[in-house]
Amino acid sequence: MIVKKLQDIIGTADDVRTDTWASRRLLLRKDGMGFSLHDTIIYAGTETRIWYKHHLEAVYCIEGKGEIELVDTGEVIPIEPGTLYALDGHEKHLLRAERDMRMICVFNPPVTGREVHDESGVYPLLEEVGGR
Ligand code: 9YT
Repeated sequence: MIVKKLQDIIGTADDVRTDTWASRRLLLRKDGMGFSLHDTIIYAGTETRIWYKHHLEAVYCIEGKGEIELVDTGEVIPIEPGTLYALDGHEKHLLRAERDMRMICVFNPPVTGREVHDESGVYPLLEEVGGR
């Protein structure tokens, strides 16, 4: 059985940060569960362009306020605690936070731990290096 605590991840290599979010990666590919599980903060006042071309992602908001805009249709969906969205069609999207949003994210296939979005908002499919 695997047991981890958020406090043990904060500040380590599994706490991945960009200008718009911090992703505390609780379960990664190396944990062998078949998915990864992240506790993510999307910073207030930011917009992030995202396209999970290679992954399916489910996101469950537990704190904060914001919205997701689907790039292809222009549809805007408000996000508040209790909102789940699942990108089952690899939808390109813009994620905006009005207040810091805390999101629980699940990825299939699991991320290895190092991914951040590239210039198109894509997470590459990384090969694991050094056992990660
Ligand atoms: C909700 C979302 O897509 N945030 C961007 C970061 C990503 N979820 C991650 O790597 O945890």
